[in-house]
Amino acid sequence: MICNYSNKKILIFGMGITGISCINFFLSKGIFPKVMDTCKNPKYIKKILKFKNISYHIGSINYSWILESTLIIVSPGINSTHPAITFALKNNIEIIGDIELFLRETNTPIISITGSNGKSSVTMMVNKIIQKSRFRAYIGGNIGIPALSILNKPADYFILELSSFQLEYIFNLKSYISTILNITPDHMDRHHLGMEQYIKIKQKIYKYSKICIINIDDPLSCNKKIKNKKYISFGLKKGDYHLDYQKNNTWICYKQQKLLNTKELKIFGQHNYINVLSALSIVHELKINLDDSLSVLKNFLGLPHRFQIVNKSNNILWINDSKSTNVASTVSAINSIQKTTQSKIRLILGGDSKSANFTPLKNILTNKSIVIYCYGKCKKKIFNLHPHKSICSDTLSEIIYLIFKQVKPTDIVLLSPACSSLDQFSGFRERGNTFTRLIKHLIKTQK
Ligand code: UMA
Ligand code: ADP
Repeated sequence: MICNYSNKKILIFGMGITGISCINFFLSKGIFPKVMDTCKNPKYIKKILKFKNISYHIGSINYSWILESTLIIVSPGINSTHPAITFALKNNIEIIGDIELFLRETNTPIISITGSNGKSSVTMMVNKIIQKSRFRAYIGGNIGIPALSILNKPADYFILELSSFQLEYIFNLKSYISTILNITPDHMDRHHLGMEQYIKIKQKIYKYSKICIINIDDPLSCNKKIKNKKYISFGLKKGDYHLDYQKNNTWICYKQQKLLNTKELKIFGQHNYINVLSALSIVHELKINLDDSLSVLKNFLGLPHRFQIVNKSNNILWINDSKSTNVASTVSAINSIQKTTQSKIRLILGGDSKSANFTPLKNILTNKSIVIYCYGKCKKKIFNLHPHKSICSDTLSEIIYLIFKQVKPTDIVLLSPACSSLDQFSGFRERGNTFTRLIKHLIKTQK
């Protein structure tokens, strides 16, 4: 469904990388949109100023522009309860996201991936597998590459990582293959109607999908409606793709067949093995040589900031899991460590909790071998979970200096904050890089 926008009055709301990709898209069609950002000094304003014939408005809502427009493209970071959105809806103005724009322009088969955790890791695994085959694939979406920027690539498949923010403004997603990897609470500060709303938004991904990839252990990924569709399942012990635990070995299996010993992988931790299962389920129908897929997975090093070992000196393991921005990802990091070792874990938590409920974290932190270090906006909320075994400070750097004085050989230091980084950093990358840089510096100066 290629749309003609020449008769539309377009307003792009948000001047981030999504907004810029939308401007480029419309300019390529000879259409000059208006662009609005309610921040006084948007990060990419210099880039926006370089566009010719674009009218822009910053620092407040331009209500008359909204009224004039017939189509608003909203960036994922903008809350659906934002007064500008409420005003536009009241005036019956169509609002869509950049992914909807993208979908209206392409007939290339789409592989869409959502979930509360593991999206980027699985998107990357699938991308690497397809790229090693005779097919051409491009990734886009929440992974940090705006979908519209890959629209004209010569692809056999587009692989889209989709967040709940993006799915909220998607209406015509007819994926060839789609998956919800898992659903656990996240972004509760954005989804004001709570978990039900978050689940409903995520489940949109399956609605018109030809093949659904389901997590059999997660009833929110695998529901009755899906069972009437073509589906492939993965799960810990059950599912088409599953794990088989034997004495000291864990196998990646397809039905009765052992495919790969997890010892052959370069990534570790149960959640990563599950990601391998989901990647294999996703590519199952693409008729790619299985040995090639397994070889890609064996060599996959994982993504930076996701449960990444960044130093091992003095028999101390330092793990950067800065991308852990919710409770479930921190719980899976701790579980992955506890399954393989009795080491003491020095766990760094902190940042902005996004209104999360920390009860599942409280339970897992009762383990005696965990010391909790908390910092940032929600430090008190975290400290109060287990005051007797928690240490509080203002910043991540202060915490690292403190840990450095206390850490002993065989300990594991885990930065898996369970919170967004935005209270003190520009994002999870800056937080993870700060951690890595500082520990490397301290280790070097200690020698
Ligand atoms: N803005 C306003 N008013 C508001 C809020 C924001 O004008 O009330 C403006 C900001 O001033 C800024 C612009 O909107 O100039 C930012 O838009 P944006 O937050 O949507 O950021 P983009 O740079 O366009 O990045 C977005 C995604 N950001 C979010 O979902 C918050 C990126 O995901 C995504 O990679 C990118 O599009 C490309 O598709 C980031 C993310 O944090 C990585 N995602 C969340 C997550 O993974 O947990 C969902
Ligand atoms: P997303 O793109 O959904 O945020 P990432 O692959 O970037 O997912 O990983 C985000 C966080 O979740 C990291 O801390 C990572 O270690 C953890 N994680 C990855 N896969 C899973 C999974 N299947 N279940 C739980 N946590 C996971």
